[in-house]
Amino acid sequence: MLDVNKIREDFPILQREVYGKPLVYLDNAATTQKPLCVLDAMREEYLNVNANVHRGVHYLSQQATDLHEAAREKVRAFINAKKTEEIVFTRGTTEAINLVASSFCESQMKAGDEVLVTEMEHHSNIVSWQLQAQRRGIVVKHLPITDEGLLCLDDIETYLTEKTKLVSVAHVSNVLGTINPVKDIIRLAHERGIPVLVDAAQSAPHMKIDVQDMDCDFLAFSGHKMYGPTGIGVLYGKEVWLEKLPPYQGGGEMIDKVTWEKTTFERLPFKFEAGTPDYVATHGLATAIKYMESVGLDNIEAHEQELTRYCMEQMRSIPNIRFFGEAPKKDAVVSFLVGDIHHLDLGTLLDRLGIAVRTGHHCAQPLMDRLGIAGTVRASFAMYNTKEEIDILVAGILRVAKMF
Ligand code: C6P
Repeated sequence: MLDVNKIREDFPILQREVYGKPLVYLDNAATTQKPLCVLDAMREEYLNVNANVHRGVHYLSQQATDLHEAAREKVRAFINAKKTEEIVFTRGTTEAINLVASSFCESQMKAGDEVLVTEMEHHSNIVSWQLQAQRRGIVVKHLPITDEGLLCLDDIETYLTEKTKLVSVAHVSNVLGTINPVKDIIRLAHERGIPVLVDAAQSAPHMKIDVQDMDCDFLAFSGHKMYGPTGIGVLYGKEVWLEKLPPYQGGGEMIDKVTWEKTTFERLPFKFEAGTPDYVATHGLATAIKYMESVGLDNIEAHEQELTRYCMEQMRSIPNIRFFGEAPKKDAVVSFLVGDIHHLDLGTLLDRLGIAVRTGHHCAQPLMDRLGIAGTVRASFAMYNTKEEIDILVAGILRVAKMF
């Protein structure tokens, strides 16, 4: 199993105090803290290697390029993609989904064709498609959820019609924590020849992802939610699909030959990587992946599952608590409200006790509408969290509740 005390030593920020109280950081679904090894790797690269990648013949450029491409290989192995050509670096999940929305809709869809998302999606997996709906007349449909926070999978067949050209679904909901049965969804979609994009923003930090086993056509995740730096993320795409899609942005790095008459594009994955990439962040992300692997993905998953179970169990003793998301398969996220205390008040008062939780709609307003609420308080866990921190959270909630 995993040695949390030892892990916590790798994250100095966890030792700090806020308002004179020890920090209890439970906002990991928004972003995780970074271990020293990631910060050191990035500092070392800026200090001793820094040069633009791919274009230079000089030593530093080649060394930076080697680190950048080694990071791509690390990501490939991490999600078990077949080829490094299938790994496109983006700024994050949001950019990865926007890339697919833009290039897929441009080349594979016409007005009236449908994209199927779900009622529990993050705005990135809604608005990216709505922009295409406005621009190209495609239609965005959504699969409903049950009151427990599960997808209404029994209905999915009625949503998968000959007009459906793509399914785009969160692996894990950032509000409900529900782990969606993406393999089943992919199988059902593939039986009808429909490709599937998986938003893995909330799963890649917590569980082993195997894109070949899952058989998804696209998969997106963000480095900053898995102990890596901000501003870097990944789009995985099956080679056959990436070959079919046109570039997302134009600029340097992504071209083969440019003339006034005609421009041809670089091979994969560079066709989708216009401009100077954040090559220091890719190295940071690779270092974060190595760190996660050194702890063990299975250990991380087991620890966080236990924290989630413990948190729900302890919170059940809080009078008038309401949970949002009680799926049997749930991960690292607990959303709740207490009586009629406004989520913002609860979050703000917890903050004064040193407890960092998220409040609000969590960029999932259609889900909030479905639940009939304006927002929730959300505690979310990472490998460095402890049961003691959950006890502090529960005591904090009880204290705030007494004040109301
Ligand atoms: N959710 C949260 O606190 P970016 O911002 O591109 O790194 O990730 C976007 C995103 C996409 N899908 C899901 C399921 C997500 O949870 C997120 C980010 C954060 O829940 C910020 S709102």
